[in-house]
Amino acid sequence: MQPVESHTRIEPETLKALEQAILLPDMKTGKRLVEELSSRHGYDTLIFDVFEPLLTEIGERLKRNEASLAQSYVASILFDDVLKRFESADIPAGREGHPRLGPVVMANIEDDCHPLGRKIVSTLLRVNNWEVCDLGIDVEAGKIVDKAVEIGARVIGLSAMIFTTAENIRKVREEIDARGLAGRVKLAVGGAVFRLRPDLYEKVGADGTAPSAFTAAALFADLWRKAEGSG
Ligand code: B12
Repeated sequence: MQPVESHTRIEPETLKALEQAILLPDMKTGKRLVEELSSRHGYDTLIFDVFEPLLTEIGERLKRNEASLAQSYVASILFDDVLKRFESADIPAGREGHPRLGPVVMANIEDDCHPLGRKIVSTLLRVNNWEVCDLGIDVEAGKIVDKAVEIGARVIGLSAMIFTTAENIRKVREEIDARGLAGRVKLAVGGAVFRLRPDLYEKVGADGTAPSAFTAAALFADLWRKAEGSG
């Protein structure tokens, strides 16, 4: 099996050892390596340069039947642990001197249980001064739109990893239209399927997509501006 490529200054043997710990699985070693890497390189390196490419690579291996869902699950548990620590340790409550933005709603669409990408997007939005109401995984359309109305959100961000779950985004579009909110509430979407097929966002009735958490804040700002009544 080819090792996962990384463009970081992290030693290849450490990356290889982490990968092995995930594939075996050996959680104790995995957690120890995560601990070591985070104290030497920081959580952002661990998130964006180690775990994101690692999970993408595991996804490719899944397609080729060279990795199992159990291995994906082990990798996601370790990754989730890193995100929890990142949230509690490193996150400033927005940038001082900059206006607060939002509020916005984030969720994984109905039937989708891949939380990691959504959590990273929510976290980076918060770092960029957005007030985010994160509803979690597998959230039904009605509940998402109810929350947007309740808090006055002009952008809803939805995460979907699978083609079948991306289809459920249409239900949110329908709910927005049925309540006469079209134009006032904009729909941002993202996740593995949209990275694979960027044109899919329009087909499921969304207003925009972004391929990563780094580009999400610009998308939210653009959609917020375009929402009626934002002036
Ligand atoms: C981990 C994983 C799992 C874990 C999830 C557990 C957990 N706690 O995370 C488990 C094992 C449970 C799982 C289950 C399944 N999975 Co899965 N899984 C993955 C895997 C390997 C990684 C996903 C991940 O976390 N990536 C890391 C994050 C950081 O990346 P990301 O989510 O893409 O997020 C980034 C961007 O997309 C963007 N983004 C994300 N959301 C949003 C939202 C907005 C608004 C914006 C602007 C941007 C944005 O920003 C993020 C950060 O930069 C992917 C492979 C892949 N290529 O993604 C398969 C993958 C998504 N899974 C897949 C499948 C098929 C399944 C199952 C159906 C398998 C099965 N037969 O049961 C189930 C379905 C479960 C469900 N109902 O949701 C397929 C989907 C194929 C498809 N396109 O239709 C993939 C692509 C694997 C593959 N190649 O076959 N999975």
